Parts: sequence; C-alpha cells; structure tokens
Amino acid sequence: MTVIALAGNPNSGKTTLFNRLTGSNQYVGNWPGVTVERKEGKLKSDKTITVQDLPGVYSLSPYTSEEVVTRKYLLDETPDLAVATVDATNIERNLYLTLQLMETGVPLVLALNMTDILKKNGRKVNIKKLSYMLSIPVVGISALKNANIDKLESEVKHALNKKEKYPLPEYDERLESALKMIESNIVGLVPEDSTRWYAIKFFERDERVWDEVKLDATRKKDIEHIIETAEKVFEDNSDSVIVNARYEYIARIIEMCVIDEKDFSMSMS
Ligand code: GDP
Ligand code: K
Ligand code: MG
Repeated sequence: MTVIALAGNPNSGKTTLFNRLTGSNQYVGNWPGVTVERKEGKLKSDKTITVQDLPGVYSLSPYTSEEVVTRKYLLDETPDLAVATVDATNIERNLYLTLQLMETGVPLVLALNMTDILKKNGRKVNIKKLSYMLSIPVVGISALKNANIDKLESEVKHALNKKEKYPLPEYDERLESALKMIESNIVGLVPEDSTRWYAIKFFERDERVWDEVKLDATRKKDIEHIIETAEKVFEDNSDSVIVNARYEYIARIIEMCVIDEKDFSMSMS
C-alpha cells in the first residue's frame, strides 16, 4: 500500500486539499492517545494510494500534541511521500516547517497553495526557481479554486515512481561541521534516511531524541562537547543557532524567488 501524507502549518489548506484529492472517500477518527483528529482517505484518481491528513504544526518540536503526532508519524510510520502544503501568502513562516520536513528524509513535493490570493496581494513567486533552490518538486495550486490539482497529482505520482533522494539544506559552515561530527556519532543507531534530522535534534538538545536514541555515555559526552563548542563559537544557545540558520536560509530563497510587485512599482516611481 502506498501512503502520502499532507503536512503543513495550521490553515495552510491541508484539509481543503485533502478533500480535493480524496472526494467523499474518507475515514475520520482520532490519533491514538490524543484528541487530535485523524483523517484518512483514498486518492480519487488511484484508490491504491492512501492520503493521510496530518495535524497542522509550525515546527517539529516535541511540545504540542499536534507536533508529537505529526513528527512521530513522519519518522516512525514513514509515509512513501509527504506533500508540504505551503500558504504562499505566508511563505516565510511556512518554509520554516518545509525545511524540517525535508530533514526527516521523507520524499517531499511542495504544494504552494493559495496562489489565487497571491495575485491579489501583488506578489509573485517564481516556482521554477523555488523548486531549483530547494531541490524538490514545487507545484502552484489553489485548493479552494480547484486549480492545478491534477498537476500536483502527477508530480506526486512521478516522485513516488522515481524514489529519488534530494540534497538537504546546508547551513553555516561552522554549524555544518558540528552536525557532521554528531552524525558520525549516531550513524547506525538511527534510521539512515533521517540521520540529518536526528543530528539536528541532538544539537538542539531535543529531550525526546536524547531519551529515545540509546547512546552510550562516551558518545553522549562527545556530542555534548560538540554542542558546547558550537555554542561558544556562535555565542548563542544551540537551539537558537538552528532557528537562525533556517531563517537565513529562507531569507536567501525569498530574495531569489519572491517578487513584491508593489515594492517594485514604488521603487520605479
Ligand atoms: P488546514 O488547517 O491546513 O487544514 O486548512 P483548511 O483546509 O482548513 O483551510 C484554511 C482556510 O483557508 C479555509 O478557510 C479554506 O477555505 C481556505 N483555503 C484553503 N485553500 C485555499 C486556497 O487555495 N485559496 C484560498 N483563497 N483559500 C484557501
Ligand atoms: K483549520
Ligand atoms: Mg485541517
């Protein structure tokens, strides 16, 4: 059975897209142990593909029930592919989650939603450039207006067949060397495709990952030392180092891919 999961910020249009993709063909329940709604259905155009609507989250931290459900699903149940539902009118905030989704190692297609109101806001997103810079397929859609959903489906099916890995976002060199050192300490002890994700979570001192991954005391000490050294270099807490690295990365993408037509006409006058 093939499973695709819809992941995105709250109100990015996941459920609207889910309804488009599955029609009336759905099952609604709860995730085990929490009162978070679980929606599952079959893809209208191919009943062998299950579509899973995941709880909306802003990040893959281990704090809210929604975050716990979404991250557990992506890391432990590993869908064949995830569709990152991105609200194009709030692209910066939404890409923050997209980077984390990429790091889980799950194959990803980005559905840039709400393109219908993007025009009204006087903004344009260069989709080809966005796809090139992130190294993942990107499709501009409007779930509400039913625009380009067939294109999204064909990109999803194409990606499912290709099973290609994409290069993960790379941050500041000094951060990268810390992460590489952590990776060498955990390789073989975590699922191979999500090594990067675990390295980042160790670096952030994510409590769940420190509890769940069984490391001997020496490795734990080594990793703690790597983190402390990085914190001295950056003069900042390790979790803030990651937050800043992600926002810097996103700022470069926005600069290259988003055109604010209002700004442009003002600067021309
Ligand atoms: P979810 O929280 O991610 O499941 O988001 P919903 O599917 O519930 O959508 C949140 C709101 O955005 C609803 O009012 C939708 O009607 C609206 N919405 C969803 N997709 C689009 C779209 O493509 N364009 C516009 N204009 N509104 C949309
Ligand atoms: K909602
Ligand atoms: Mg929803």
